[in-house]
Amino acid sequence: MLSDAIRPDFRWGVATSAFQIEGATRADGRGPSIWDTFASRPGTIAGGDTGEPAADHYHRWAEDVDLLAGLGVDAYRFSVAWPRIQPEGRGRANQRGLDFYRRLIDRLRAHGIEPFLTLYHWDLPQPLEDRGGWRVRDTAHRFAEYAALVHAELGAAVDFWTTLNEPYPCAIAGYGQGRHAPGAREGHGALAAAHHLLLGHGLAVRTMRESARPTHRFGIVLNQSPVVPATPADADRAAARRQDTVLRTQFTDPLFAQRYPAELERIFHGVSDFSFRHDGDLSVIAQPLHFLGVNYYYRLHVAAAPHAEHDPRRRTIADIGVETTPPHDIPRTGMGWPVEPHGLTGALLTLRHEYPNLPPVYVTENGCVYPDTLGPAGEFDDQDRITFLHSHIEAAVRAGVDLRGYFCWSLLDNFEWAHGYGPRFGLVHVDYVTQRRTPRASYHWYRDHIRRARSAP
Ligand code: NCW
Repeated sequence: MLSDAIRPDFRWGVATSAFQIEGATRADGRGPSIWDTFASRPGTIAGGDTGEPAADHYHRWAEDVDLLAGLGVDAYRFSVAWPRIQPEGRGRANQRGLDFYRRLIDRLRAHGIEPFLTLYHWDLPQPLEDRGGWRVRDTAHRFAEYAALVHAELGAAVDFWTTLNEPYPCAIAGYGQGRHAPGAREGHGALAAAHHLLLGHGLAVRTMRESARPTHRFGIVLNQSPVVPATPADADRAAARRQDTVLRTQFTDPLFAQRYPAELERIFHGVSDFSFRHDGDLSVIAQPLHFLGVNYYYRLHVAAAPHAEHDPRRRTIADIGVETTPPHDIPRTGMGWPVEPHGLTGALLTLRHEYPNLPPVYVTENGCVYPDTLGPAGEFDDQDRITFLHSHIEAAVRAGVDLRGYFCWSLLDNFEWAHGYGPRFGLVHVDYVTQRRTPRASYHWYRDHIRRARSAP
């Protein structure tokens, strides 16, 4: 029985993020974030969608906590919008912004739901981007200041503190590929962003730890996509190694082994001189952590590809001579992502083997998009999501690592970044016109799954 492998303190949860659900982008003194600016530029987001109205969670948070309570989760992972707390990205806290999260947390606690607070899920205050954003070192210090501020205000009510969600897309999709905010296509700038995100994480943990309570737990969330060569040919294997370095070990090596992979400098020779790395940074980045959050969606099948740009100084980070080629015989989700639950087992095992210091792990995101199927009474009958979640939960537990919890992405349909409101990840359907919430079959399945897991002998 898989339940034998689950610890008694295992936490079942769901996850969301501020920009994706809150809407109300100008309410109560919130300042603009890089995602507001990016989404206002024509051609950046499918359908011209923006952060309004999202799921209007800023006004419907109480109803949403009731949905969490109905689901019976132990924990709820959400993020704080930095521009609600510091509209300018620095200085005193905006009290009305803090009050919103305090109300949310109090209501979660009243229902016995553990808040897992993420400090940064990609919504950098625009004024900081105007000064260079994550390309510049100062942003790491601003982040630590913001973290200390939120920690001081909400530390009495929150034990689980996550610094960053997925620094890889922040740095690479945001500053390298132009697919995410702020929409830059740079080589050196994207590598600098990755480093400053990690530095910001380390500085934030160090600062929060100075005034932490004994119950406080600090961690970071990384996306993990095991990279598989399309064929055993040397060129494809080398391409897979390059992809894995940029995607994974660029982050995990500094965090858990206090080093950068040497391969990173080889890949970007001529693109960056890595002058943003200063003596002592690695010891700040490699703060001991209480937990690692792993977001898993899919494995990446890659083959070698010719470089689009031969002059390395003009190459962006997007061009590492790799192309993605998922095999045709693997089923895909509505995002086109291959469904390979064993990839989650593999991702967890690889981390455990490579890093003896790896802290306990939570799967902090896992979920899927499928076109909605309606049942006979017009209900959202998402059997394919149920199959997806069930198989991935089993795969996570099967890894046998020190796994402390599983969070499904997501409670609600939401703004899926550059894809806009098209892809729906929610256990709960959101009608974006009426804002009506309708639980899908997967919501009821997950509720029953949690109950069964708790009552298993
Ligand atoms: S796009 C993405 N997501 C989705 C998003 O809604 C959520 O906010 C994120 O935390 C669902 O979960 C995460 N992640 C980007 C994964 C990037 C994988 C990159 C591989 C490309 C080489």
